[in-house]
Amino acid sequence: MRVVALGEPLVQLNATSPGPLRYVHMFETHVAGSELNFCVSVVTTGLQCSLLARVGEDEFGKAVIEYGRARGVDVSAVKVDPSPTGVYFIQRHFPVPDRSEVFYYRKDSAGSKLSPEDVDESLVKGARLVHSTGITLAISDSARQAVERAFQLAPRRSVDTNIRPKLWSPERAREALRRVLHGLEFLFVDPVDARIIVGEEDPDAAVRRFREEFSVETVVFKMGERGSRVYVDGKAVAGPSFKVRVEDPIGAGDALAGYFVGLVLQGRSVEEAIRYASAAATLVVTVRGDTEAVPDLKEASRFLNSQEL
Ligand code: KDG
Repeated sequence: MRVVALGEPLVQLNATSPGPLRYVHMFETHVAGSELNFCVSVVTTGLQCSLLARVGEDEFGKAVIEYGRARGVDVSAVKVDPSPTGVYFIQRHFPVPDRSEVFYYRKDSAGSKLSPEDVDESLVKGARLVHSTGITLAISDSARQAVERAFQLAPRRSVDTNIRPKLWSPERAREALRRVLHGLEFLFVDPVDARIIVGEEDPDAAVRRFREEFSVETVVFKMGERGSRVYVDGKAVAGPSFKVRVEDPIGAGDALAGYFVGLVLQGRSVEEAIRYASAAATLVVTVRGDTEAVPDLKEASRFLNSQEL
């Protein structure tokens, strides 16, 4: 069974010390980008995942391809573009402790050149599910059209809203996301994005709107340190939260989505899938980098057992 994701892989330059970037002297590189992160988690649960993307003809593009391949993601359809691979910096624990802030250097990047012609028709038609996020809808018109094209062809679809205020206005985000929500198998959303898209931030009220207006099947409502709630088949299942030391929270949402989708598609119950997905998301925040601490299933079990003692 294969999942396909469309989006921009990036190189992340993560501050090795907390505080304002103007006084940070050292950065370490990681490969990231929401949909690549999602793929890593899907693959870690045991499914195949192909990434549709463009990277630059440069060292960072090579880093993306090699890292994706090393983690088991199918990068054979990733195209090389003359523009540079996008990068972003992460400032940690400032001005809000336990939070990170991103600074993008990605305008006109290779990833933003993703276009409908990159949508491999047979790959997408043959996939069990096609996934993308609000980030890909935001980065360029051609990338948004690529998502729309892939969603026309895909048998089933999944979206993580991931509205990044530095990339576009709430009005544009609302309009673009509302065009791709119809009939989704999975929707991942948080209260801030739900307010932008359907005008409600209360989980029950927002989910009612996503159901009534867009016939979304499964909604995973992400509430950060308060855990999550999965709405499916007329019930709401609570996802746990675990208290850990936060190094960098970025990437947690992608691990939650990829792990959850991977396990549900392999027939695990929603209760089990959200527990494991929450474990994966929690471990991700304990280190720098979005995917290095995505646990395999045994490691996730060990983490969950340690929390039950
Ligand atoms: O979800 C994590 C991503 O936000 C991060 O890897 C960078 O893809 C990214 C983005 O566009 O913000």
